[in-house]
Amino acid sequence: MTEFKRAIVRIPGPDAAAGLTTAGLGRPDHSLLLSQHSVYVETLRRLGLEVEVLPAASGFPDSYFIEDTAVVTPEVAMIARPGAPSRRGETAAIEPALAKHRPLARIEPPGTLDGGDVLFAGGRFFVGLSERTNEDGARQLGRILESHGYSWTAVQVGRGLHLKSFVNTLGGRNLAVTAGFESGEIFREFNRIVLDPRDGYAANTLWINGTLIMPKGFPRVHEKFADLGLPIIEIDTSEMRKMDGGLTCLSLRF
Ligand code: CIR
Repeated sequence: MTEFKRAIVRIPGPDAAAGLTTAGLGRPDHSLLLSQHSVYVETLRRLGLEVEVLPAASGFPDSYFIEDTAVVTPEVAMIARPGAPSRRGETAAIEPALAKHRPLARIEPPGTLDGGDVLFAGGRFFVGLSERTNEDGARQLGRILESHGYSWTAVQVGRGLHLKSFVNTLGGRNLAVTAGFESGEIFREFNRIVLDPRDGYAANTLWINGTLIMPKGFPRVHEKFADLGLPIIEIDTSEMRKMDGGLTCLSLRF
């Protein structure tokens, strides 16, 4: 899983402001949300990915945070079972798109799992136990991963949304982490780039084939990431942020 060739995204629906949020940043402006989303899609294309754009899914205001609906490896697409009941119906609409590319496996009740809790870094998987992903869901995913030769580790997320709200790969052994993950055993083998607490949102930076896509407006983080010597692209995600979303959430990459 070193190079991504494809991504699947979904257009934000007109009801996007009705999605789940704790941000307290106000309602997203729909036309700005759409234009920020299209910049994201164009950026992935510019980086060489073939991007499939799915239509808005009516009745599912969070469905453009499509990362949460599945976990894809070169061998299999594991259909998630979102922890938020309002998002559970989103998975039916992702299955046909993924079935064109991979055999499917499914997380079954009582397991819950959001793709935002699943991080692939340093050749292995880390699965966040969070408000959205429970132990049963993590174990089910882990068993499927093990059957394909992967190892995985469960990580307590504590307060906050998903593991990838706090920890993301910057390629190789480099991780962006928020202060809560600065020390501790689980990520000890990684070079952890610890973000200032004011910059926590930028921990959700997206590595695409050696380029970092980071949210606009975090100069301290940009400076730290620049030391890695990778190209950096900044994207404005102000409207997704109002709905607790960031860069990784907006696509499934494989
Ligand atoms: C939610 O609360 O489910 C959405 N409003 C945001 C999901 C963000 N997804 C992600 O971080 N992978």
